[in-house]
Amino acid sequence: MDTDSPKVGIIMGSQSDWPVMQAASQILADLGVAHETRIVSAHRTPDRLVEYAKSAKGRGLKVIIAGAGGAAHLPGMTASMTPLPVLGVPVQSKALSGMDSLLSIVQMPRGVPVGTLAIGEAGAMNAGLMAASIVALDDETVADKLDAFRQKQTDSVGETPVT
Ligand code: RP5
Repeated sequence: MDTDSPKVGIIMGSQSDWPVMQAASQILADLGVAHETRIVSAHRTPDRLVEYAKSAKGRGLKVIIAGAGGAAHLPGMTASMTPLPVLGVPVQSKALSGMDSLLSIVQMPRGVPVGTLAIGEAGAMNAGLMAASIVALDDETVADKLDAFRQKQTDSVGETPVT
């Protein structure tokens, strides 16, 4: 899933998050946005998290998407260690259906923002779209692809329901 000179970093707390987080990777691939994917756990691999977050800007990343479930500390901890925008994706948990993930990610203390998306696959895809929008600020090719995506989506909506 990695491409040369990634502009977007997609990190997730566990391999088990990948079925959800691949929606972010897929839309970025569709829009031609170079990105990388990594498993980085705030709790199980804390040193990897520090290294990833602190090196991200210097490696040329423009934005980080962080997905996690349960006690989802990954997006917030990442945001605490990088000046890059961090988009948080709450992964649906078994015990609490992702409400735990959502609240863990969205309730950041004042001064350390995480842009929080919806629970699950829709949130992951939208995080990819939002990351692409950030990259598109400085990239006409990506901006054009985003425009085309939105137009196609609009064109696909019928005016009347069909039975
Ligand atoms: C979190 O715990 C991960 O982000 C994942 O959503 C959740 C469960 O992880 P596994 O036990 O499936 O590895 O850290």
